[in-house]
Amino acid sequence: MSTTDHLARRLDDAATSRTAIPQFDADTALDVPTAYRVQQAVVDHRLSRGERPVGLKLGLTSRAKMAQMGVDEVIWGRLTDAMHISDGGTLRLSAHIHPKAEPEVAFLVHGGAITAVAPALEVIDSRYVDFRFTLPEVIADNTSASGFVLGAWQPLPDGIDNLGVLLEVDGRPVQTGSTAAILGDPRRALAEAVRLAAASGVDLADDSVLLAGAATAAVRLRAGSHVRVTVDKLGTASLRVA
Ligand code: OOG
Repeated sequence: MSTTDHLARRLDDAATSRTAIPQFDADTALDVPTAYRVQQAVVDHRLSRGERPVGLKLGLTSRAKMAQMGVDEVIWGRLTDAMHISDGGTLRLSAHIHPKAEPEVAFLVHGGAITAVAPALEVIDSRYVDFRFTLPEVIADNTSASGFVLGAWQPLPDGIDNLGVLLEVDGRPVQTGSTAAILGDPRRALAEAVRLAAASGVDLADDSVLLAGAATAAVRLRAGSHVRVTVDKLGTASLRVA
């Protein structure tokens, strides 16, 4: 088995068995292009179980996260239909390892343009112990992608570059921020996603969902809680944790 297939198998087993794995050995020497090939192979395992690709996500789009990882490049991952949780729907902790939620905005992309926008929650669930990883390792792990909730789609209003973002757990504010934290203006996510995915030979298909990146730090999900994002002008999206 090639190294790519072997690492993809380990990451897929971690996800399906809900058991975090340690970081790869230093001698694995994963570089970024190889890491995206591992990511493709990880997602291929999902597709072979009948999941369908529905879009892409960006990660490390905020300066805070880039600084934390010591990088200056955004990363991207792939979304499948099985990751979608309906608005107000339930996330089962038992189907995850140690999930966290982040407030985001999502775009609907058609013909290379943004056709609609929605407030969104992304659920990230690193397959590595304690969310500890190098940049190539998190890329290989499909950038921790695990779930997403979309609020109502609506036409793109003028100026979404500095909208207030509030993340509440059980009605209490736990994070506040601005869409400005997402690449300075979340609309930049489209050009970034197109450029980055093209480097791996991937196009953004018509009617793709694009998660633009987190507007604040992520919060750990606990059983019984209700998590809601509110983005000014765009509205809310929420999930329950069971
Ligand atoms: C990596 C994925 C982060 C974002 O929006 O920055 C991400 C992680 O922190 O596990 O999706």
